[in-house]
Amino acid sequence: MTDLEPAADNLTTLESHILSEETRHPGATGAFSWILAAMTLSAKIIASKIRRARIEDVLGTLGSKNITGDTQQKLDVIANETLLRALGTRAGVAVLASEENEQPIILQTKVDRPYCVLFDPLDGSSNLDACVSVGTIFSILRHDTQADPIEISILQPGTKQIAAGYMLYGSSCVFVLTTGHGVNLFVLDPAVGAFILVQENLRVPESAKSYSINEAYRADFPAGYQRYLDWVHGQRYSSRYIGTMVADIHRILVQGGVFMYPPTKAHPQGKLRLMYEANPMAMIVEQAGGKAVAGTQRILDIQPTGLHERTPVIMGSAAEVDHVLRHVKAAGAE
Ligand code: AHM
Ligand code: MG
Repeated sequence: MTDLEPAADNLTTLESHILSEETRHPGATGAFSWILAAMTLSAKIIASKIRRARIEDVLGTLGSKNITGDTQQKLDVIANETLLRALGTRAGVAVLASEENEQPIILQTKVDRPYCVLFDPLDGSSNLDACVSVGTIFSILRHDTQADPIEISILQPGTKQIAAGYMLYGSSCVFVLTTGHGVNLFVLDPAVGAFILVQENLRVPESAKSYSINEAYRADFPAGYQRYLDWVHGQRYSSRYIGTMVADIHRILVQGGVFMYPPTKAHPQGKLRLMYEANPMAMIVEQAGGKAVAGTQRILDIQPTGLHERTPVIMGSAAEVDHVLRHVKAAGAE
């Protein structure tokens, strides 16, 4: 180790980690760091609101639905407003798009605002009343200054993401981030209010006998998924389904397995949103060495046509995704 290299047991916050990454890019303006600072601030505020939700009487539904027909929880709106307020003040953000808002918010069209930030403010929010983990998912794209209308700037395939991450509000509050060079895991130390790096270059196990799907919809799934379920029941696998995508994928990143949300009769294109959920989680899973596909196509290759479009999702350990695909393809050929 030279004098300049950090020791393995050094304490590093998320902010200092990003600053040190930025020194590797001589042309960096710092705009990206400011966006991540907004995300960590939002995470701390949302985590604290969730912890106090029962006391402050902000659990439960609002009685309204969002643009894609989901019942809005009070905390969906609080989390959304927190992110909009934290990100809306950052130079470096051109466009914001939220799962909770029908239209993207255009902040600037100038070249000095080079990023678009997309987010699902509170994934799994219907679990909140039961004190089950929920999360925030985000995706960062470079703003296309030539896009006309400007909204088109957001409709880029997942391969174009500059960064993606999620915050999971569970038994601890974690922040998982990729900027395209592996996946890093930070944990909030509530005593000092900082996200501390706890694992660099997180790798999803190559295989693990665990699958995650809402099996109650089995009769509605395409034949390939039913075929996979028949197969997996004979293989001594465990079934684990939290019903919060970000929590199910986090478990798989750490312990391995496969997560699926196939097309159903209620959601013929799948339930999960491509831009706010599938793309950022797919980038993270791939960066951790796993696979993420939408039936037969790689999720990150999908060319989006609408901001709120949905996609089927199969993602996790490479070998486990392959098992699902084997059955999906075999059913297609039958
Ligand atoms: P949300 O963004 O409105 O919370 O919906 C997405 C959630 C995912 O977190 C989870 O995987 C899925 O919906 C669960 O759906 P279901 O209850 O149909 O299994
Ligand atoms: Mg969601």
